[in-house]
Amino acid sequence: PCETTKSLAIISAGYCRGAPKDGTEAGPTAVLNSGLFAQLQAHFGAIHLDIDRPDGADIHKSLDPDFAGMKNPRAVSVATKHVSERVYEYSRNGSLVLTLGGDHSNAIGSLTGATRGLREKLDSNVAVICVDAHVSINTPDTSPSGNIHGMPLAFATGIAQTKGEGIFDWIEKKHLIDVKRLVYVGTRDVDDKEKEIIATHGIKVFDMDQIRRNGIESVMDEVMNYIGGSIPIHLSCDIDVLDPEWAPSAGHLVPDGLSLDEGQYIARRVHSTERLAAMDLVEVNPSIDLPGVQRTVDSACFLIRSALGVSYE
Ligand code: Z70
Ligand code: MN
Ligand code: MN
Repeated sequence: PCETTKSLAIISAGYCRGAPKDGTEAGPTAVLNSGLFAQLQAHFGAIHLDIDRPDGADIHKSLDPDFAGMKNPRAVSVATKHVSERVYEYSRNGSLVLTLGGDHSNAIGSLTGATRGLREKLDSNVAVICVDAHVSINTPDTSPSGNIHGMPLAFATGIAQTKGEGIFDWIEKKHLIDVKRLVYVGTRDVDDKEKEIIATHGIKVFDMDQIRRNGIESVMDEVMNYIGGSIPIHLSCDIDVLDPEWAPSAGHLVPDGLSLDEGQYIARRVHSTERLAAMDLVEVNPSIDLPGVQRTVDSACFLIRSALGVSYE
């Protein structure tokens, strides 16, 4: 087992060019300022908070034309490379790393950074539990939209290898997660071509139907069994995995999702392994459904506290 983590690093990754709608750039501030930062500080003591922004926002849209089926590819490449390098340094030094999006393309950075860092530090692969209504594993070739937030797992596994000058040319073998250590929970909106990718690579998926049939406890037993008992865990949470009742301020609402209790159960199970090494929380969009923003932010904070084992009064 990996050693217990002593310090927490938070990467504020409010980069939003991977999604069709703006707004997720305000996600990290909304989540941290709702009381979470103080609660995490009380629990962990000093926190490394990283809010630099070499985020590609300075790359004017006219200088970032579509490339091989991707929208805003240079901006997203710059932002994810930055996130990857920051997460890498903190992971290698033994911190638990929390990355707050931003859209799901930021997970290209956090997944590759944590994988590289943990390989160096522990000589271990990482298991990735991706909690999302989608599988977010389109390649630029299969993507129906060209939005890179639908592609993070394809780039982080190496299934997508599309590169150009300044476009994901920073991704090397040392960054890639092992597709056999990837498991999804809560999916319910998967593109046909994504289904083919999942089948071709034998990726493990526990969709909403299975959760409704067997219950979240039994599904999480199977998840834990599948990833095995010793390697560090990266929990990647797209807030749209929750039912829109619990997370209305997300860009792509899909009905019949997880209840907040089920989300909390997943997070607690991960916490109880004592092997959580990195977590993402992405796609909180405070410009969508303004009356529901606080509810969405509260749900996000609840999932984060549950995964990190933080209680507060
Ligand atoms: C679709 C695509 C997606 C989030 C939408 C949608 C993907 N599969 N992910 N909203 N969070 O465009 O690739
Ligand atoms: Mn999603
Ligand atoms: Mn997603």
